[in-house]
Order: sequence, then C-alpha cells, then structure tokens
Amino acid sequence: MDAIKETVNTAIGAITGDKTTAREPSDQQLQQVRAKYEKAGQEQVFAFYDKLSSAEKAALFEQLSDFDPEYINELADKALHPPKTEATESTLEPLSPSATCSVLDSKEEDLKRWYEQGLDLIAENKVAVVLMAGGQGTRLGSSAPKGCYDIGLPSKKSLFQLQGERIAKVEELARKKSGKADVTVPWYVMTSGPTRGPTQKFFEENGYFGLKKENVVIFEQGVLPCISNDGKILLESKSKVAVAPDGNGGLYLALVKSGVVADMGKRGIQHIHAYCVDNCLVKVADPTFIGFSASKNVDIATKVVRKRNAKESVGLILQKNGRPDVVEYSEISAEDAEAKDPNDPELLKFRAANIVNHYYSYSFLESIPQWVKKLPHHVARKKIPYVNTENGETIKPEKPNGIKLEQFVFDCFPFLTLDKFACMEVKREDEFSPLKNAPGTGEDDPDTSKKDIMAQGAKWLQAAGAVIVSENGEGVEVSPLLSYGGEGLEFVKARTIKAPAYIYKLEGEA
Ligand code: UD2
Repeated sequence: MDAIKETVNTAIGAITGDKTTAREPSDQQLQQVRAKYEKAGQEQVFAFYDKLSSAEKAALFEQLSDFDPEYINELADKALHPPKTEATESTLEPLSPSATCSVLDSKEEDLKRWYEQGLDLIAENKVAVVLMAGGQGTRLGSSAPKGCYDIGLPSKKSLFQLQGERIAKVEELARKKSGKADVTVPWYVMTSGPTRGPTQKFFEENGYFGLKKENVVIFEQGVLPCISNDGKILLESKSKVAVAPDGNGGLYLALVKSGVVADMGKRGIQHIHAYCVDNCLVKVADPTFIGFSASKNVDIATKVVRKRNAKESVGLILQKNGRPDVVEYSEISAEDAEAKDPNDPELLKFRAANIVNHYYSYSFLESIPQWVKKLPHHVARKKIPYVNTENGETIKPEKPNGIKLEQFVFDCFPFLTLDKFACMEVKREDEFSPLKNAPGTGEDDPDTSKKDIMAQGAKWLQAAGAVIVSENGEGVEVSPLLSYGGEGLEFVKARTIKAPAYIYKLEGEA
C-alpha cells in the first residue's frame, strides 16, 4: 500500500511540477513521528489526523517532521517555569568607554578615514548587507511587509526602494573612488512565512530597485510552534500547527540553513552590515561604520542613538558581568530604565539605545554552528486562536492563552569578550526614525518617518548652499541615487528650492 501511495505522490509531484508538494507519509514514517510526539506528551497534534484528506495529512506530517517535540518541551518548560534568577543579581553597567566611540565627538579625520576605508572594502567586493524583514507590522496595522510601506514621500518610494537605492549609490561611490568597474554589495533579505511571498513579489514587480537580481537573495527564517499555558503545542486548524516566526534571532540559523553564509564565502565577503527594515534613515552598508568596525578588528559592532527617554521602546546596549549585552525594553526593570548617570543626573545611566544596526565579521558568522543552539528564547504571552482537540471547536481567546517563543538578534553579544565588540553612537536625526506605529500615533509613525527624511534632505541642501523656502516647515526629499549622505549636491549652490519638493537629478540632467 505504502509503495503505491509513494508512486502516486511522486507522479502528482511530477505532473504539477511542484517539487514541494508535501507527500502523505507511509504508515511506517507516520508511526515513527507519532511515537516521538506521544513520548513527548504532545500526541494531541494527531487528534484529527485520521479524518484528514490526503493533502492535509501530507501538510501536517511535513510540519510535524520539522519540529523536535522533546526540544519544544524543553523550551516551553524553561519559558513557562523560568529558573529563579541566582541570588547574586547580575551587574549591569554602561559599556566601558574603551568599547565605544561616538560620531558626535569623533575627530573629523577619524570619521573621514573610516569612511574612505569602508568605501575601499566595498570596492574590493568584501562587504555584504543583511536585511531583517521577517517581522509582521502588527503595531503599524498593515498586513503587508513593512518594507513595502509607502510613508507618503513625494516620490512615493517604499522603505525597500529607499534601501535598495542606497545600496546602488554606495556601490557607485566606491566605483568612483577606486576606479574599479565591477563593485557589488550583495543584499540578503530575511523574510518569514507571512512576509516571504509578498516580499518576493514586491521585489520582482519593482525590478529589484535597479539592482541585479543575482545580487539580491531572499531567504526565510524558521518558525516555532505556539504553546498553550500548560505547555501543549497548539493547533491552528485540524491539519495545521499554530506557528510564529522564531524572532530576529532566528537570523543566525537561517543564514546557515539557507546557504547565505556559504554564498558570502564564495563571494569573498569579509564584512557584513545587518539592519532593521523599518528605520527609514538607515545608512545601508554605511562606509563609516564598516571602516570603523574593520579598523577595530571586532567580530560585532553596533550603532546606538541616545535614548529619547526612560520609556522609549528600545533595547539598551550595556555591559553585564563584564560582557557586552543588550536588555530589551520588554524585559528591563523600571529601576534600571529610570536610573540616572552618577556623574550627570540629567542623563540616564543606561542611554545607549539599540537600533538593530549591527556589523559582523565574516569569521563570526562562520562560527554560528558552534553557538546557535545556546541562543536563548524569549517569551511573548499572546492570544492565540486554536482548535480544542477534545471537540474540534476553533477558539478565539479573549485573553492570552499561550506563548510565542522568539530569539533576539543581539543575544549572541555576550558570547564575545569586550575586545571583540565595538559600539558607535550616531545622531538620531541622521540615522534613526523607526516606523513602528499606525498613522496618527504622533511618534515613530509614517508621518514622523516622512518628516525626518525630508528634514534631512533640506539640511543637506542648505549645507550645499541652497535656500529652502517652506510655508510650514516641510522639507525636501533627496533621492538616494543623487546623494547617499548629503555629498555631491554642489549644483544647488545659491539656488532657491520651494518645499515640499523632490530632488532626484543633477541640474540639467536628462
Ligand atoms: C527592535 C529591537 C529593540 C529596538 C527597536 C528599535 C530586537 C529584538 N529588538 O524592537 O531593541 O532596537 O527594534 O526599532 O531587535 N524581525 C525579523 N523576524 C522576526 C521578528 C523581527 O526579521 O521574527 C525583524 C523586523 O522585520 C525588524 C527587526 O527585526 O526589521 C526588529 O523587529 P521589531 O520591529 O518587531 O522589533 P521591536 O521594535 O520590538
């Protein structure tokens, strides 16, 4: 019987050409997986199996085969019954000055040297970019991937387009400086189940924003099952386990499993910039940051901005037991968040705000298999729709009935000693304006993103000698293809520009 099933499935796969058609398992395969779940006390996931159609059985079997129920039990147990923190509270301290630098008070010649060094490394095709784009814009209220979002700029450009054009521009700057024709910064885009399809489609529809398709690699992070408050794997439907993306810390396993680290190795990449999709001001493959990190010869570097206030929803870069670390906003105590700097009570003690803007050495990414299993999981208590396995009824809970497990991208920082870690403080107005909230929220929303980009453009043009005329404070959008960081705008000298406006070509250019 099994052999026949196998043959039929193979034939279907061949006809539909869909190699990924999940196949209904043989009785033996089913028995093996079923036994694993029964041994782990998670047999409820098979509650409706025998009544499913062949395709449903295949889909559920494929999902269940991807998980190790014993490992899930371990994670769930740790999450639901966290070990009591050891009596000696860990010591949280601001990062030692030796590990940090601030653009705000760095010498001009240092910044210039790092910038030039970064462009040289880009020109040598040693620099790649990794975009974390697997998050779902729940707070933003949009079901599309955040990178697709139109923040209302005169150009109507999406966040993905702004980032793609910044890559194109930094490649051009490196070509010009080095005289090398063939300069490429590969762009690796991490998506999750919900964002994979729409992201791929958006990139194709937009012609990869002018970049070569072979240098834009879209890959997918893993998922983890949602767990009930009593540690049971939840079913979303009779034939599907409820799952959620495994957090931006899922980046590391995904980089290895999807072949991205291997592809970087083939290309001779040595320096990687990884960043958060929703920061409209992000300097993608920032030469200054790459040059700074490479010159310090660190494995990880991170950009920070000054925390806005004690309540801002940002992680804090600090030192914990002598190691670099980050305490997330959802996990910091009010006491630590409010603590004042002993040397200046006007300042927060912990004020180095994480902005998901990291540098990695290639050799550090090569070491992922050695430590990725040690990356902790964090718990998010959520209302998770599920099927009651007793009676098959679908429940939409009114209050949190379970947990989602996710990993944080910065949780590998403590694996480093301080000498292999660096931190660069940058100006918030130049580099950080996150799109987190729905329109009209007034903070970190589409309007603040648009305002910050146009204010930056106006500042660049004024610095280049233009006069900006604006009735009520609107700014000017400057295309990334025209200027990466305000350079190359001399042609506007002594010109008057009426805001709002969109400047995208040199004077008199066709
Ligand atoms: C993130 C940071 C927080 C602070 C804040 C500033 C983490 C864990 N927290 O908090 O410290 O820097 O941003 O903006 O980094 N993502 C994935 N896969 C996932 C989940 C998220 O790729 O499963 C991506 C997401 O697309 C985004 C980034 O990670 O690019 C940050 O995700 P978020 O916006 O959900 O994180 P947030 O704002 O809670």
